[in-house]
Amino acid sequence: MRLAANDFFRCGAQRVTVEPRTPQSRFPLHDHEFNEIVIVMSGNGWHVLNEEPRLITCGEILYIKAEDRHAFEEVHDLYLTNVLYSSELLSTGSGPAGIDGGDACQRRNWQVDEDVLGQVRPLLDRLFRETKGADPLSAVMAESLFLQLAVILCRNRFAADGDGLPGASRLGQVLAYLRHNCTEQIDFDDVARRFGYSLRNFARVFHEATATTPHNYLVRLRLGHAMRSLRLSDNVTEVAFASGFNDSNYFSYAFRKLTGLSPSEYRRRIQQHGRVLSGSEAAS
Ligand code: RM4
Ligand code: NI
Repeated sequence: MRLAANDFFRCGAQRVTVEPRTPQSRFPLHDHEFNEIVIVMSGNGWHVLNEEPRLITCGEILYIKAEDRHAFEEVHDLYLTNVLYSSELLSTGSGPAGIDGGDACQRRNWQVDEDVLGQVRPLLDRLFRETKGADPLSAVMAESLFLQLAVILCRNRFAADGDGLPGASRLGQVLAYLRHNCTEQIDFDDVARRFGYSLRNFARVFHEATATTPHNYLVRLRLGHAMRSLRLSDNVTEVAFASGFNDSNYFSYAFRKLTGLSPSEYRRRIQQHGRVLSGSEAAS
């Protein structure tokens, strides 16, 4: 399925528009005639990007190129803002390299912290309003707000699963830490302390931002790791351990609960059909 520019942009000359999703519902695999910047405000969900499923949550920024194929599945109160734009606006020719999200390794997902989300929210509101105006000045204003947005994101984002995380005690960094270390043994008392939260406060702040608990988040990160690994290995027990589970029965139970399949059925199915999570087949 390919989404047509005509269905979202008011006229051929409009080069940026905003589609808030409050919430984003399940959405089948698709590509586009335009690019997207997806800014996740809260909640959680599975984002399948070019065959790879990843759990996404608050503060994540996804740079989706027109030709990327992606889908949203298993969403829980996933609030996001979709900024659709024509590639002329941020093409590496006219803008500084990397402003459109791609770096040398073609990274598509980044993370910002709550302060940055706080700066971005009013900008998105203004951008949204300007994209509704039909006059030429609104179009110029919308494009200039969009460029500001792109610069703010570019300046403040950090790699969601990379090394060298900033040390400040913020939830965005906790999420990034968990993503980066999800296959290790994690002690949440330790994590809360390390990032400067009391245990009670940690659970509350975490739930407000992600609509899930730290434990469930971690289990799903591990399942995401396992789903990606099962494309390469048929040793279920090995995959379970390598993904951070220390009990392969629990792994199979949690895996089936998420996907409706046992790990080996899942592996067979992606090999045969290239399907990723249950439901991806809804796409054409
Ligand atoms: C959908 C979903 C898609 C996006 C379209 C415009 O709800 O967010 O990713 O391409 O909207
Ligand atoms: Ni899309």
